[in-house]
Amino acid sequence: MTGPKRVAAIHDISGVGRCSLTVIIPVLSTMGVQVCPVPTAVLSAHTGYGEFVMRDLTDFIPAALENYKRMGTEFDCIYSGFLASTEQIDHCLEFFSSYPSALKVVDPVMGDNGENYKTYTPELCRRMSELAAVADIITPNLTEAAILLGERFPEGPVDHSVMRSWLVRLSQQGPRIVVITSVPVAGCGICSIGYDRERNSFWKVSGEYVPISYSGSGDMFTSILIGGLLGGDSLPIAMNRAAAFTQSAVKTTYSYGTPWTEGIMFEPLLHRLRSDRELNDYTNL
Ligand code: PXL
Repeated sequence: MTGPKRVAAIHDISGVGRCSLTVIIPVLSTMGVQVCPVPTAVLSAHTGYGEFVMRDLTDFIPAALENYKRMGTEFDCIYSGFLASTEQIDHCLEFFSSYPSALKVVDPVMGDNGENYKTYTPELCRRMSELAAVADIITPNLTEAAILLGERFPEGPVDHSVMRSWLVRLSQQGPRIVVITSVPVAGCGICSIGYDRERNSFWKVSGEYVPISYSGSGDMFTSILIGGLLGGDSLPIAMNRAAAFTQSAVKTTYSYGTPWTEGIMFEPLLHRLRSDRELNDYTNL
């Protein structure tokens, strides 16, 4: 396929509160990647607002997939995120198996800060681990990594050795590459940590702690990681790119004092994603 890389993004679209497709589309487009949205649900506002209206689009996903198969549409990457029902997991599994040569990325969106999102039932979380198992890359935050492993959410800083074992155990569930975000690693702030099973390599990118977690931050991180990898970045450089930009956007948002629900403010910074400055601010974990 010539031209920009093409990603099928299976996520919701929420009108208010930056997250999912309202973050993924601008970020990946700025990085020169074409996004083909496959909306899983339309929400007036994301679930963090407590009050929202939602239209479930479960039936739309298989219909869109059939359409793409009939047209012979190719994708370089299939990227799933927030899902509204267990049926949507089945539809994502079909999507992934229909495109065996595409890069399969699952952001197992289920919760944050040690708590599940409102619409995530125990059954939906269990099925999410089935989806994570068929991915090439998963990008859970620490809450989601704990859910996938059946571990308790660690309340304080965690040791390097514990995190290395979590990365390996998550990879043993299926994915070759595991990146865990928002990890308070002992002695080095809030980190993103990564593992590539084929190379048996562990990576860490450190960041500053900001005392608030904005919606859409995880979607931003994973989108930039994908954009970097599709553009030829190594894993640590893509992690560094994703962490550096997400950190700047978090600090920008924090400076305006907006509520976390409004989501990560990226509009003033988007142009920076086009720059190709050196990104080698990572270490081994
Ligand atoms: O970014 C996570 C996310 C995505 N989509 C919806 C959400 C959330 C988190 O609250 O509610 C609808």
